[in-house]
Amino acid sequence: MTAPSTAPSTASAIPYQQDIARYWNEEERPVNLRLGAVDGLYHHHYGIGEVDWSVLDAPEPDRDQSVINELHRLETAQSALLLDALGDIRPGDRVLDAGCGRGGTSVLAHDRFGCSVDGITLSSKQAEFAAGQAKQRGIDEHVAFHTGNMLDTGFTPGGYRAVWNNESTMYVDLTDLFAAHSRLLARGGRYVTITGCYNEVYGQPSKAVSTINAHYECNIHGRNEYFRALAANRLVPIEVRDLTPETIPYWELRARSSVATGIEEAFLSSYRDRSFQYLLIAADRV
Ligand code: SAH
Ligand code: GPP
Ligand code: MG
Repeated sequence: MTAPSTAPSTASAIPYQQDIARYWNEEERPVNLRLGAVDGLYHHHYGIGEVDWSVLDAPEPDRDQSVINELHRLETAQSALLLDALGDIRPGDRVLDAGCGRGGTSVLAHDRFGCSVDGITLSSKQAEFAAGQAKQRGIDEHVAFHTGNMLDTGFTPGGYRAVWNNESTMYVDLTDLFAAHSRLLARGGRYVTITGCYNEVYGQPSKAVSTINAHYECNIHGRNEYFRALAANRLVPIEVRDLTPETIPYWELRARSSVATGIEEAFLSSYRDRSFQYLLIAADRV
């Protein structure tokens, strides 16, 4: 498949996107950098799966690193679950990691499928960091990182077998986002997102959801917005999975770790009162 047709840039980004680029250019939280240092896979998303609580019993000074390793294992498991939902990706295929952060999921996609990967982020610092990781791993011929806007990539229409957003949909209008993805995806291609959304069953976004929005400078969407915007853009859901019960243990462990940031209680309380949900959605481009 052909390479991206133009190199994107953030020169034309709207003011909000410039704020987001600045936010991620300045981000250096230990909860991300210490976890990434475990094996060089840098994630900016949360974890899923059962916690091995025995890590809390390890004697100091090993205990702290054991907890870090366990949090990182759960975040990598989250990426693996997203990749499971991409379906049958071949080495000759090209896939897009939209809002790629420091590139952990892009690297794992290439490792698993042998495919070509483009990652795009508003943050030049993240794109450069991720490109450095790909070079170190000797996969930079296949895994490329771009500074740019996922709503306006300039990449080749129909050039992608799969596109995903791993916790990066809460920065954009979903109708704009899925219109862009629909253009980039080949017919029969797969779209996957793992995201946090507010739950309309609760009513309006809860105070904890507003706290999360303020903390990350993002705008969490309601669950129904996803399905409306997908349907409007020839993207037909094939799988919807509520990952909330599977992510709560990660937050419980994180709250007891040395790298807790203070946002843990907002996630735990909103997941428990059901005002917020952690969701995987996969859809086919028809
Ligand atoms: N998907 C990554 C990073 C998630 S953090 C991971 O799982 O590790 C959110 C990311 O979304 C950041 O990298 C931010 O730069 C990116 N982002 C937000 N709005 C964007 C936009 N309009 N275009 C490209 N990237 C965007
Ligand atoms: C994860 O990034 C957070 C986001 C991408 C934005 C909000 C996501 C929601 C699902 C609401 P991170 O790994 O940088 O966060 P932290 O530093 O807290 O681990
Ligand atoms: Mg993190």
